[in-house]
Amino acid sequence: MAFLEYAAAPESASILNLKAQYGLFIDGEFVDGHGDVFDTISPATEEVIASIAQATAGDVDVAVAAARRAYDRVWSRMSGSDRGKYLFRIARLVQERSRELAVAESLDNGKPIRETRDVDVPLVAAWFFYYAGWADKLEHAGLGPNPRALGVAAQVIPWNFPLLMLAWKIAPALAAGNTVVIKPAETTSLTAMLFAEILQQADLPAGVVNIVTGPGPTGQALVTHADVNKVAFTGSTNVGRMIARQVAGTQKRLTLELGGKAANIVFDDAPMDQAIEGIVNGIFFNQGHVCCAGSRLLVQENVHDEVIDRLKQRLSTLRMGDPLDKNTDIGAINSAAQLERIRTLSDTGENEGAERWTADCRIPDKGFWFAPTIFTKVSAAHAIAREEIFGPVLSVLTFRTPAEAITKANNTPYGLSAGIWTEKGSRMLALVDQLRAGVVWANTFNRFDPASPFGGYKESGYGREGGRHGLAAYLEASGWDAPA
Ligand code: TAP
Repeated sequence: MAFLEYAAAPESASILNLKAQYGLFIDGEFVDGHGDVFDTISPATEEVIASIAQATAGDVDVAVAAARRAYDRVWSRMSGSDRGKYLFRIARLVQERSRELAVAESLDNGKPIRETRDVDVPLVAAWFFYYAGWADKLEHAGLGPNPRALGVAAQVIPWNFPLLMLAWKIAPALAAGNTVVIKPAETTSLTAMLFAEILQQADLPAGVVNIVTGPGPTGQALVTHADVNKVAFTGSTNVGRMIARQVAGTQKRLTLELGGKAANIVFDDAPMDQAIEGIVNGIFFNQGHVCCAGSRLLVQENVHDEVIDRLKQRLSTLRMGDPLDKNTDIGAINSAAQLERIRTLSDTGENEGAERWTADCRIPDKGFWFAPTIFTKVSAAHAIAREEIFGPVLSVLTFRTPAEAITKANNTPYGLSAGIWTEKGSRMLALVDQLRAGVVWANTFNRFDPASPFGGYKESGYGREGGRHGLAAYLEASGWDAPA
C-alpha cells in the first residue's frame, strides 16, 4: 500500500514575512558581520529560503563583549522580578507569533507543521513562562541562600529542535541572571533570527542575548573565548568531548547534552494499543531526529510477532510528505549529510544480517527523505543496535525476562532516556531503579515539561536542563542541597 504523499506547498507559507538576508544579532541589533553568508534551504524542496551571515572569530569577540557589558551594567544589577517580566514578555510574544514560528520552523527544519504547532512552539513559550516564575525566587531553588549568576554564557545548539533548544538554553540562563551568546546549527538558524525580532519587540536590554550564526568553527570560537564563564552544549558526543577538552582547566563551567540510544521496553502485559502508539511516537516523531528517541525496541519474545505486525500496519497509515501540510505525519530529513548517515547505517544493518522492512512508498525527486524503517533480527553486536542513527529507523531486539531486558537496555555507552510498557506498577518502579538513563518514561514516551529535569548519564553528557535542577547550571551556588 502506498502511504507516502507529497502535496504542493500549501498557503501557510504565505504568512511568513521573511527577509532575503539575515545578519548577526549583536547588542540588540542585526549587524552584517565580517564573514561570508550561507544559504538556509528547505530540506523538503532544496529551495533557498534566505541567506544568513557567517560570524567570524572577530564577530564572536564583539558579541561576547556586548554580553559582558550587558551583564556588568544592566542584567546583573536588575532585580529578579524585573528580569522575570522580560521573560514573561518573551513568552507572550512567542505565543502571539506562534503560527509564524511554527511555519518557519517546519520550512527550515523539515519537521511536520503539526509537531511545530502543537509541540515545539508551545513548549518554547512554556519554557519562558516557567523560568520567568523562577527569576525572583532563586533563593528557594535549593541552591543555597544567595545563588549568584555566572556571567556570560556561551551556548551551542543542534538542528533537531532549533527553537526549543534555544529556549531550553536561554530561558534558565536569563532567569538566573546571566547574559548569553548563542550559536544555532548552520542548517536551522532561521527561527533564531525570528526570535531575535521577538527580543527587540520585548525591549530586552541590548546585549543580554546575542546570536551568532555560522558553522562549527563559529561554535568553536565561542566556546573557547576567554571571556566566557559558562559553556552549555547540546549536540553529538564527539563534539561534546572536544569541547570538554577545550574547556578543561579554564574558569568555565560546562554542561553537555549529547547523544542517546534509548531502549523502549515492551512487556507482554503492556496496554498494547498504547504501546504501539508509544513505539511509533518514540522513534518516528520528528523523523527520529531526537536525542532521546526510542531507537531500540526491546520486546518480550512471546509478543514479538504481534507487536511487529501491528507496527507495520500502523506505519502503513502514516503520511510522509510536505512538512507544511497539516495531514503530514513524517517530514523531511534535515540535511543531505544526515540522510547519508541514515542510509549508510541502515545499509550496514542489512549487511550485518538484520532483516529490513520499509513500507511501500514514493519518495519525491527533490528534498531529503527516508521512509520509516524497521529492523528485526537485530543482535546487540550490530551497529544499528549500538550507534545513534538519528533517523526514522527502529532496531528490534527481544528478551525473555525482566533481568535480561535490563541488561540489554543498559548495554550502551549512552544513558539519556528509556521507556517501559507494562500494566504492573511494581515492575515499573523496580526497572526505573535499574535503568541507567536520565529520564525513564512509563506507558508513555517523548513527554517534556519545563518543570521536569532532563539530561544524561554516561556518554549522554552531564548537567540537567529543566526544572529547578536546570537553574543549577547557571548559578554559582553555595550550600547546594541536591533537589529531590
Ligand atoms: P553536532 O555536529 O555536535 O552539532 C551541534 C552544534 O555544535 C551545532 O551548532 C554545530 O554547528 C556545533 N559545532 C560543530 N562542531 C563544533 C565545534 N568544534 N565546536 C563548537 N561547536 C561545534 O551535532 P548535530 O549533528 O547538530 O546534532 C545531532 C546530535 O545532537 C545527536 O548526537 C543528538 O543525540 C544530539 N542531541 C542531543 C540532545 C540532548 S538534549 N541530549 C538534543 C538534541 C541533539 P553546525 O551544525 O553549524 O556545524
